[in-house]
Amino acid sequence: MKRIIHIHGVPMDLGANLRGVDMGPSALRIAGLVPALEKLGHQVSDHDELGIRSRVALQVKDTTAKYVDEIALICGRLCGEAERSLAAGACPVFLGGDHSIATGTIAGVSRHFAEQNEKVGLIWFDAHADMNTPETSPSGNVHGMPLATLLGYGVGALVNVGAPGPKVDPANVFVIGARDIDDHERDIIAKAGVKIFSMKEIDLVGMAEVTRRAIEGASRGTAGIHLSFDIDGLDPEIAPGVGTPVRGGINYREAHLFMELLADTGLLTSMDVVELNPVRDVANRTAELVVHLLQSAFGRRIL
Ligand SMILES: [Mn+2]
Repeated sequence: MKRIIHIHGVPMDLGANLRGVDMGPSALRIAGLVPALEKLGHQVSDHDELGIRSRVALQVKDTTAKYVDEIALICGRLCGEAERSLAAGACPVFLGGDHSIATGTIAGVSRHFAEQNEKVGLIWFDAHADMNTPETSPSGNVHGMPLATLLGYGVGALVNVGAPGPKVDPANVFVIGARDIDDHERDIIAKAGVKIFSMKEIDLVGMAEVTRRAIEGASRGTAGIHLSFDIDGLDPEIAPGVGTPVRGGINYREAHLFMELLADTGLLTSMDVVELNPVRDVANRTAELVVHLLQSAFGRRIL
């Protein structure tokens, strides 16, 4: 399936503790993302016009949700970018930046489908659940909160980006790869009713079966699937270029299999690629790995 792909660079690190993820879009472009997707026959355009302010120009006002005003402002712009790309028949791919951007990108995807009386499923590939709120977060870093905000929990300015309230139905939301969850985050996970496929389940039943279940649930009654791909879901041995590495992650073949099975469905509407930190990377090898994984997500086949 040949597609129109809109790449959107989002060079923002305001939601993270460790600086550097604002260089993620550059690293992916240098690793050849655009030609790699064009090689598969897709029509690719590249955009970078969000006007994000650096934290040098900002101050932390609320230590329980740092830089939340600027993050909400950028998320509002991202919501519009996602809608415009989808309305143009394209698949938007947002290059973070930290994971807080997903509050905006998915708000836009959700709004696009809501206008057609449809909804979107969500697969959240991540070492973490990103379901903290300012009340539960040990750090106040907003990149640990986006899945909670998308489900209607947390800071109003984020929960209401694009439209008031939740953007996704918890029955269609699946986290894959989780292995580091904060104590009080568990309460919100239980309350929200989101299914989490932890590393334990991947070990027990295998990546193929976990992916099959996630796709089945995310596509049930939806117009398609948004993939929010946090690079820290991968094992740090193969993907060291992240700010919050956690041992025991998804390995090389499991990650490709996941992307290949998702591509086979033809249901991928849109994607985030977040938390790539070139400061922690080794000669851009994490960015190169991610480019190969995105090729699998967009249809590269072994046979
Ligand atoms: Mn994340």
